[in-house]
Amino acid sequence: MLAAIRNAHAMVVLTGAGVSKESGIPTFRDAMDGLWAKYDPAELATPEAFARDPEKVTRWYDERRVRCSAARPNPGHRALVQLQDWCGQQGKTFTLVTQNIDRLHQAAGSRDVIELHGSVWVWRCVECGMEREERGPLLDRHPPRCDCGGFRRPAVVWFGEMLPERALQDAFAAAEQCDLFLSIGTSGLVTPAADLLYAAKDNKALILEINPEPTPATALTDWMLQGPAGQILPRLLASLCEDR
Ligand code: BJW
Ligand code: ZN
Repeated sequence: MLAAIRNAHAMVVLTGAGVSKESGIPTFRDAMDGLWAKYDPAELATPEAFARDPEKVTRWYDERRVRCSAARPNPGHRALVQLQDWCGQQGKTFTLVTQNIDRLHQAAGSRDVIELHGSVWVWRCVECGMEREERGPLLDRHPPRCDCGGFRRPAVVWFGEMLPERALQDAFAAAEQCDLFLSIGTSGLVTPAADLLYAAKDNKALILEINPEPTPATALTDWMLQGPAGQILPRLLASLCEDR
């Protein structure tokens, strides 16, 4: 496996919520704690839920935003920065594609991250489209209002919504051209993000998965490193950077 990484020319890494779990951010399918325990996240992450109850949905995202501001990148995020640096030194192409909305990859120092599902930090007016970043404490009104009077919502991608076109195109272009694909901390249940692995596989890329649990993609992988990303990735990088 180390040889495959060393021999790769173009690497794509797809990350999911599992990578941020060790930073204290619950995965999407983890039961939400406290106030939110009685809600199904899949029922809140839809345009229909926002139309029905904009206060509940925006408060949920706002609380998640504030929780993210207390979170710090973990050793898994940092190892992916090292991997990007190492690829650069070795003349390899490296593309990091994330489904996460927390920007912890960027906080760790990853560059040119492709965000497929948007960001919890950016809020967009549903009337005029104006976007603004929110970094402070909880907003004082849910849903927050734009200067134009319109409701503002988090600039994330909900079920049934299109992904940002440019991000999607760039991610598929990279997956179609890569020879090594790493799927890390994602259940692989949500499309079109999950299809990236198949696009890579169609191009005969080798597939490496890192996850404590098997996923539907595991059967297709060349290697499965079973365990938390925050432990596996630093070890992998240490082995990679050792003298051969
Ligand atoms: C660890 C770990 C550790 C734990 N280390 N690992 C039928 C009807 C309507 C639509 C569809 C349909 N069938 C399919 C669709 C399409 C739909 C979809 O995929 N649905 C499926 C659920 C079936 N997709 C869409 O709607 C997308 N849009 C689209 O397709 O547009 C075209 C279209 C329009 C209309 C109709 C049809 C098509 C949009 C998808 C947007 C997803 N958005 C969310 C919410 C973002 C904002 C928010 O966070 O609230 O994105 S959903 C949620 O899932 C979030 C995540 O990014 C995404 C992926 O989840 P992820 O990251 O894999 O997390 P988990 O929790 O699932 O898994 C965590 C993993 O980590 C697990 O495997 C653990 O084992 C592991 N783990 N600890 C490493 N320490
Ligand atoms: Zn507006």
